[in-house]
Amino acid sequence: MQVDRYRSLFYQTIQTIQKSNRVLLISHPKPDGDTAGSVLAIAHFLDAINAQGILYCKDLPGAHYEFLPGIQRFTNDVQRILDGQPYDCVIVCDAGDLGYAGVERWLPTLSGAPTIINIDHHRTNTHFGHLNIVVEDAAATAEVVAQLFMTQGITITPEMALCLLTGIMTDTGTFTNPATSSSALETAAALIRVGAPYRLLIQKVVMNRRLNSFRLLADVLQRLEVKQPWGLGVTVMTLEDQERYAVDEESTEGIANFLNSLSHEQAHATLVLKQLPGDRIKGSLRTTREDIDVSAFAKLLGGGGHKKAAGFTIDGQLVQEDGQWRIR
Ligand SMILES: [Mn+2]
Repeated sequence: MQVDRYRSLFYQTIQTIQKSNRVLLISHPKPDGDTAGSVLAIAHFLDAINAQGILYCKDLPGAHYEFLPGIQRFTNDVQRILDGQPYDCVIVCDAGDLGYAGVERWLPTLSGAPTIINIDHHRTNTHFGHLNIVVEDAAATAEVVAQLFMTQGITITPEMALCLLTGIMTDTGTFTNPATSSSALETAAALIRVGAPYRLLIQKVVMNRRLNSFRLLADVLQRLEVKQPWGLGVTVMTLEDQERYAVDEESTEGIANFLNSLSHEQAHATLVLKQLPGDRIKGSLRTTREDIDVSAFAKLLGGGGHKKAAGFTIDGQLVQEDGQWRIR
């Protein structure tokens, strides 16, 4: 990311946060390391300036992220948020719009007419905030938050650094996917320098697969086919798989990233179709090819995301007919 372009926006944002007494921090549903790490780093900063940070996420973070300091502070209790006391600002991290953030319905009813700060890196972001720090070429929202602090002379504590490095590592597939830029690596290095425990995070973020998630992966890989003429590597994950192996969201999401290591000479892009309850199907698209924008495809189906990683949810069932998987 080109930090210089955002300096005045960063300045205004830090001014707004520093003037606030009570701040609502929002992570998107089914939180990943980036949305949770970004929000938690800001929460630690609010602690340092004696402001009250209240953390909301529609889904509470899974056991995967229990190593993040402060993770237990997230609530999904909207009544607790809507307690009638005024908020000075609301900070939404890593969500392209308020619907995706899971707060569209009740956010406008908050008292205090809070300033909405939107920090994100999704190209499909709708700029829903009063202050919009939307950096499409950032590897992670956590990279943006780290730069926000660094350029404004805010001390990044080891706790904040841990949270932010987690966001960068999870969104870059631990520095392997095409979002991994020189600035993402520089930001990560700066976070390690101020105390982020890189080796611990490798254990917690990468080397943490459960036996059942390998078994699920084995079944899903058996079904992988490259569909021509599109050169699209497609596989499916049924509800039965998800029940049999009782794996969490994180493990099923990880499969799309794993498939992305398929040689781009054999497949232009990959797609994991995951059956959801209630006859819905979630598609996760990945590519490593420079000339392919999977977010354009996702958008056609009502979804969104990044050029190299995007997703959508559609109505339908995954059914097997004559050995072929189809959407019905
Ligand atoms: Mn992200």
